[in-house]
Amino acid sequence: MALSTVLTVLYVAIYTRVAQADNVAAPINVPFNLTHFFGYDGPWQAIPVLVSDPQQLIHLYPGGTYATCIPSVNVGNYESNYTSENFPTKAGIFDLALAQPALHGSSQNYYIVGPANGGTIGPVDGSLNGGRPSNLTGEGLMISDSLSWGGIPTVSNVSISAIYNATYTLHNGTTYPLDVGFVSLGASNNQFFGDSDGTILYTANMVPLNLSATGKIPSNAWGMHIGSVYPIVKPSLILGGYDRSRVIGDVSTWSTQIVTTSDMIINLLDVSIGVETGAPPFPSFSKSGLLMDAGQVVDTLTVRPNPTVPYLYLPGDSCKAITSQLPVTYIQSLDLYSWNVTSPDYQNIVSSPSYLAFTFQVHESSDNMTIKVPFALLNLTLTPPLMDDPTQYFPCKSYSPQGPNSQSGNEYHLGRAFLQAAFIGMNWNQDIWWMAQAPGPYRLPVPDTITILNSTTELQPGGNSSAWAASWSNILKPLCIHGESVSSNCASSDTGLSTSAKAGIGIGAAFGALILLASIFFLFQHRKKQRCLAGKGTSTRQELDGKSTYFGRQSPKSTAVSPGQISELPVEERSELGSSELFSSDQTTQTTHTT
Ligand SMILES: *[C@@H]1O[C@H](CO)[C@@H](O)[C@H](O)[C@H]1NC(C)=O
Ligand SMILES: *[C@@H]1O[C@H](CO)[C@@H](O)[C@H](O)[C@H]1NC(C)=O
Ligand SMILES: *[C@@H]1O[C@H](CO)[C@@H](O)[C@H](O)[C@H]1NC(C)=O
Ligand SMILES: *[C@@H]1O[C@H](CO)[C@@H](O)[C@H](O)[C@H]1NC(C)=O
Ligand SMILES: *[C@@H]1O[C@H](CO)[C@@H](O)[C@H](O)[C@H]1NC(C)=O
Ligand SMILES: *[C@@H]1O[C@H](CO)[C@@H](O)[C@H](O)[C@H]1NC(C)=O
Ligand SMILES: *[C@@H]1O[C@H](CO)[C@@H](O)[C@H](O)[C@H]1NC(C)=O
Ligand SMILES: *[C@@H]1O[C@H](CO)[C@@H](O)[C@H](O)[C@H]1NC(C)=O
Ligand SMILES: *[C@@H]1O[C@H](CO)[C@@H](O)[C@H](O)[C@H]1NC(C)=O
Ligand SMILES: *[C@@H]1O[C@H](CO)[C@@H](O)[C@H](O)[C@H]1NC(C)=O
Ligand SMILES: *[C@@H]1O[C@H](CO)[C@@H](O)[C@H](O)[C@H]1NC(C)=O
Ligand SMILES: CC(=O)N[C@H]1CO[C@H](CO)[C@@H](O)[C@@H]1O
Repeated sequence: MALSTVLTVLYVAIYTRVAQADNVAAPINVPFNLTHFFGYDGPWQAIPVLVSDPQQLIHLYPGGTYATCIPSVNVGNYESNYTSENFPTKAGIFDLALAQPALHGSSQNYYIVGPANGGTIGPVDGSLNGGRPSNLTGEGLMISDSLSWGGIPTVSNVSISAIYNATYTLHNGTTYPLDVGFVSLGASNNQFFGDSDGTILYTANMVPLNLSATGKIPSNAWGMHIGSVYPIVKPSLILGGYDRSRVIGDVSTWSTQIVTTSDMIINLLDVSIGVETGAPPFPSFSKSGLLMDAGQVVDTLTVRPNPTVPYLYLPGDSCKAITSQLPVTYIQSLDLYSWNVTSPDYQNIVSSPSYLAFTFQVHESSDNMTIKVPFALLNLTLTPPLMDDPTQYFPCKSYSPQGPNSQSGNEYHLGRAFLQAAFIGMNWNQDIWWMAQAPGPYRLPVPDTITILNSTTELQPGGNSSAWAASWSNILKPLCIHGESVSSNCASSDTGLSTSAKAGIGIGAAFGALILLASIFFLFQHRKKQRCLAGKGTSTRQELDGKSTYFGRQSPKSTAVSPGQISELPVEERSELGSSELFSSDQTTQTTHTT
């Protein structure tokens, strides 16, 4: 009897242990809206968020800490800036009258937080200091209400700033309202709102923290690559994990405590232009030392990768140095640059593997790492109210931070334009964050979701720098040199045979010998096309490229579709288009069998 009790207890103990190990929650993939894109200077991708109960669909850019910032109407007695006349957004507006009753405090679907329930003025840009560079000013009321990020478990009493009056001011003084808000990626702790005497009235939840505390995700952490709309690079945001195929080469690891808590701040050492393979579309193969201020090359600049702002906010002299290499024209009213789309150089720059490279310090060492942003991703579009007609622009904006030294606010910003090509991740539990090169459209064949634990401090990259070149190789075509002048794409001399044969093959660590053999065979069979007559210095690059392990599938549609058209496409067409452009495990398996 006693023995059997002991055994039972032992069994239960062992069973529970095993069950717990099995029960470690899986990371959650946050869906984006893959059919509709947003912004007057993007297009950018956003997350469909369901706010309150009954649920209201509002699209928000992922980014920021603490409060989720949502454009709102009927915020109690506050006069809202958002009316149908001045607010043509597709993203949605939160109507607090429907989340009722609101400020008057009877039965509640949401709760007013802040001193004496009166609310406080909250940050408009998700606490990332993005207000100043993007000239965003305004007011929001701190509330708490339920949020569900595109179908993932609902969290109650989430910290929200209901933005009722916020406008961007352009360089020429013209204003327009905040069109898309920001969904907070959390913090290491919840937000507490107290009375003036220090009594805590309300606790407002952080979504990743609450999901991890309730065992729905493995940790209070996330990994993100926002991707791009044109060319199509699908976005990825994972709670409690990251997609390893989004992480290429060295991963830089920094504390969030460098300046103040919860900051993503890193040292930028240099900005350069270069070309991965083929002839350069600029006067020289590469040019570094473009990080300049006050006429001097700058050794180090404190920057914040910031998904709440759109552009590259750098010293004015850096923008001048970079754009002196490019066929662009300054747009006075916006302090941005429009591409000269009639210039052959423009076509060559945005369609070849040429890039703007950012060299960063890898923390805790003197090493550095480089993130390459292909110019193809910096061919963005201005639309009304920023420009009367859609205009292709280069997103460098002159900026000078005004925060006191070594305090938050003293940093430059690398916004969504940069983050299209960079992976960022956060482990709030360790107060560390990561940044790495992200790939182009033809990345590792299978999204490789890796769990981040509360104890995780290092991320594993899914590939090395040759994986980066390969991930772009079927969209960005190397240029040839015929005689002295740069000519059109060498790739156009490819025959139909190679195009149809070049279905996707990729090698991930997990795939091992089988696919390796298959692709060696594949290489042997099909590597007979010399891509281009290399200019001087390109031969080594050519060889490297030939060894690369990816062969993307040529998409006949990809060059014919503009973002405007994409956004009008119904779901089916768009997803068909997406799958024809991206690897999937099915395609890879098929290819392996047929080759
Ligand atoms: C994408 O946005 C459109 C327009 O707001 C909306 O109708 C659609 O339901 C959204 N899709 C998803 C998956 O949320
Ligand atoms: C809206 O904000 C602006 C400054 O950002 C301020 O001047 C204006 O008074 C505010 N309007 C209302 C109704 O609060
Ligand atoms: C998570 O949210 C639920 C619902 O609001 C709340 O009851 C719970 O205390 C939260 N847990 C933590 C650890 O924040
Ligand atoms: C912000 O707006 C002011 C005009 O109100 C303008 O002078 C300034 O250049 C703008 N700053 C940025 C970063 O656009
Ligand atoms: C949300 O917060 C309010 C006020 O603190 C509390 O009464 C309510 O129980 C909370 N809701 C949940 C689901 O925890
Ligand atoms: C991870 O850390 C969060 C706090 O950051 C905590 O609430 C959660 O319980 C932890 N999860 C595990 C599995 O230890
Ligand atoms: C744009 O490029 C074309 C072709 O090189 C050139 O003729 C034209 O002057 C350029 N336009 C501007 C505004 O620089
Ligand atoms: C980056 O590191 C390499 C190798 O250590 C070095 O040659 C290069 O000068 C460094 N670049 C910058 C901008 O510090
Ligand atoms: C400021 O620039 C915007 C965008 O180019 C333009 O629509 C607006 O008319 C300009 N305002 C003034 C006062 O020039
Ligand atoms: C990059 O990775 C590929 C595939 O794993 C490997 O064949 C190649 O040697 C690596 N290149 C470098 C420079 O490490
Ligand atoms: C630049 O971007 C626009 C809009 O996405 C696209 O239509 C155009 O084809 C791109 N230009 C090139 C040369 O790829
Ligand atoms: C109430 C308020 O501040 N309204 C502002 C809303 O935004 C427009 C610009 O689109 C301003 O002109 C209004 O003053």
